[in-house]
Amino acid sequence: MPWKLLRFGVSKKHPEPRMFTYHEKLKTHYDVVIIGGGGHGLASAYYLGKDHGITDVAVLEKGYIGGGNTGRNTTIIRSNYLTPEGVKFYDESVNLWQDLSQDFDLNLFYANRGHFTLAHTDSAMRTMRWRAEVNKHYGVNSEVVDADFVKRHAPMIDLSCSGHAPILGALYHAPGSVARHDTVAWGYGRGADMRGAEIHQQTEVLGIDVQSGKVKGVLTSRGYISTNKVICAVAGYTPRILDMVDIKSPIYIHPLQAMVSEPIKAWLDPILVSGSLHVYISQSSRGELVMGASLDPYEVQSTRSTLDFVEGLSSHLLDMFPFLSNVKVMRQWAGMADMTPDFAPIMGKTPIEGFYLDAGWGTWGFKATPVCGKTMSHTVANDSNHPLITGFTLDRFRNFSLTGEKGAASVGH
Ligand code: FAD
Ligand code: PYC
Repeated sequence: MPWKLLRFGVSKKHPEPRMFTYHEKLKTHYDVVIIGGGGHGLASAYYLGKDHGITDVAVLEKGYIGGGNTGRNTTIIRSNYLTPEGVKFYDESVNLWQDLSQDFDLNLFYANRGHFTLAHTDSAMRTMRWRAEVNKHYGVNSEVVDADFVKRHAPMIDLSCSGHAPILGALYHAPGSVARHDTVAWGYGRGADMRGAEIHQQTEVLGIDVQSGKVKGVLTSRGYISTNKVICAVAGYTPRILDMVDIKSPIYIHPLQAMVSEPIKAWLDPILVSGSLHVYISQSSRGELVMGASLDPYEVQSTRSTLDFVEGLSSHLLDMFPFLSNVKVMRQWAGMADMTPDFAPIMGKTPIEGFYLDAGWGTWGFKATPVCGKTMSHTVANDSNHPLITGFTLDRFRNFSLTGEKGAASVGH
């Protein structure tokens, strides 16, 4: 055993630097309290410090950072959305992803693979054309391609899908990428810590003190903190926090499951999604196949995973790739997706002064982590919604001005 490793093992002082500082105690006051130590909460803390000089910030996480949907997602990054609001927002996020590894001095394993949304019907081809036109209009690289193009990029595919659902073509989005999810939480966490924010794990928010319509503090499992500004970034736990402040939202929670195979030789470069077969697949840099399907069809707040899911997903996947029949599934899991009726997020100011929402991220929020941090920090620093999120505010449900993104949500329905 190397001497350095032995010395580390027996030392009581942890001689190696930790990713971020451990704070024994909570302070009695912070300028901003962020509920949720997922990518979104940590990115908000990072950009509050970096862009706005606001460093008296606490991120409160009831478990461990990245232990929610950030560490459970399948890491697809893309900007080929359907609405102008969505395309501009996610395009900004894709731009931000490009420099993140360098900003953090941490390898996020960001890998540009290209993303195919397969079309098996004429009406799916029409939606792909629609998306391609909107994307191109806003400078996003997307195009409709034919089945031969798909075959050239994924030679192992059975274009007939075992005769069940022949592939007619696809929306091809060259910028489509994947990254390592937990590193994103660590990178933003370390960056926020270096700028003075405090990260408190094992610290649950149990109540929010609102007086005369204004935030005054939060009650946590480790005591009361006074603050005038709270960001709620808790994904599948959003309805529980909204109950604390008596805000109604149309968010409903469905489990979203995923699974990975044992590592196998590299054979799949791009990311493939089939809305009709309800499957998507990519191959990680370790050789594992990362696979998912649609939401579980029932509303339940649980991260239980099911045999039904593995069977359904495998059978559809084998339609596309029959040669995978002997590959073993290694792991499966679930996250709680906070779904909105129009498949767009809910962001920004709320009827309660000082209470800001970063929610409704359903099955699509990992890719948005950087732009959420940027726009939420701006919104809190200026107490005014960032221009990129004006299509995502809570009051759109009251005003019947939805941002219909369902046609671009990949596997959500
Ligand atoms: P989270 O990472 O869930 O963080 C919220 C945190 O809040 C949690 O850590 C939780 O413990 C904490 N919390 C909750 N309540 C409290 C409380 N009372 N006090 C303190 N802390 C609290 N998106 C994509 O863009 N691409 C994909 O390929 C993709 N695939 C997905 C696959 C699966 C299986 C799942 C489940 C989701 C997927 N998503 C994907 C969606 C994406 O994972 C989420 O939208 C995103 O990670 C949300 O990040 P977050 O930081 O808001 O939430
Ligand atoms: O948003 O691209 C996405 C996605 C794929 C799987 C889950 N979400």
